[in-house]
Amino acid sequence: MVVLAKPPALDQISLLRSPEVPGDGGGAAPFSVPAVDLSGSGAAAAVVDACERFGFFKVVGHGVPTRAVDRLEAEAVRFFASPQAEKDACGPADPLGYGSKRIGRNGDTGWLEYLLLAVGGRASPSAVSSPVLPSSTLREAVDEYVGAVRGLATAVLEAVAEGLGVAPRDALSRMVTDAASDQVFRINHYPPCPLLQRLPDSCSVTGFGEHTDPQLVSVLRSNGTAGLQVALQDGRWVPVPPDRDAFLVIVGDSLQVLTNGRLKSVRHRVVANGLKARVSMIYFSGPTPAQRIAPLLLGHGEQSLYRTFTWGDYKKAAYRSRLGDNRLDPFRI
Ligand code: GA4
Repeated sequence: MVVLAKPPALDQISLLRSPEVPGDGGGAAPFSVPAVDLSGSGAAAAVVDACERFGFFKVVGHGVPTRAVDRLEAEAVRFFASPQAEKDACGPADPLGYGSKRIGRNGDTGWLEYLLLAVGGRASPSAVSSPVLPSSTLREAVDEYVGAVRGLATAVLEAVAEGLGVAPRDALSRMVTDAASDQVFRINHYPPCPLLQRLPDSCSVTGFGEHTDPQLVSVLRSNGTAGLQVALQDGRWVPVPPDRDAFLVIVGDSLQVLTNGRLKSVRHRVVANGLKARVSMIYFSGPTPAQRIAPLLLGHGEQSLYRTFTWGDYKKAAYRSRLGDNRLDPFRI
């Protein structure tokens, strides 16, 4: 057995055996991220196909203004570069606010710092509602950005309904556009991790540990730094090359249940980078706490794979779980 001497700064952070990269001689076909042009014809079928086979896809032709994306990235970089005391004044994240290295309430850690924000409310569906942010320019940039990606999430959910033949077309999207829907927005900053050089090549450092997202869909955008990996259905972990101009849509547990397991929520994780900072922003579209999460459409003789629960029940259970747990297991029939 090889015993690793961990640098003290990594004491709390778990290490990963370096992921296998497909095409490295293992015989597996190289993986390329499915891409869907939401403005093109056939988008609904392509969205459903990607969500069934992989649980995620990249959106091109999304219509989100580059200006809103660049503005938020610049504000985020400025926030994370500000004095530690100013950032700490927005934390600790429990669950909302500024957090560093600790994720959730049950001992998960990662090589990152982040802002976790609640958005929405009757007055302004895409505005930050909590916590109070130190800079109004950051808050305005989040409001503008979230307004745009919320539209993208809505379009994706409409495409899913159309592709699956669920009527009406807004049966899924209206779950997340209600004024009381549970929308969360997260900005992650993964600083470079120079300590990686002191570890064997076969090891990497966890940025954000493997997990599935509990909501319906998540919309992720990152800067040009690599780190995100997803698990394919055959168990291989594959890197998702960063693309500053695209958005990645990730199926969450709730959408898996609403489609009775047809669309797959996908496990994903982030590994730390030795040289460059990674900044990602993720919008999580959840329903209202009272929303029943149960299959919308069952075929003739098809039974639900899950017992019925509300989003409020599921969220409560999620916050009692560890990041890597399979949170749907206890709800399976
Ligand atoms: C994973 C998806 C989102 O980032 C998140 C995370 C949340 C948190 O960071 O507070 C959780 C995690 C996420 C699922 C299990 C619990 C809750 C951390 C954790 C260990 C904001 C979310 O909604 O669920």
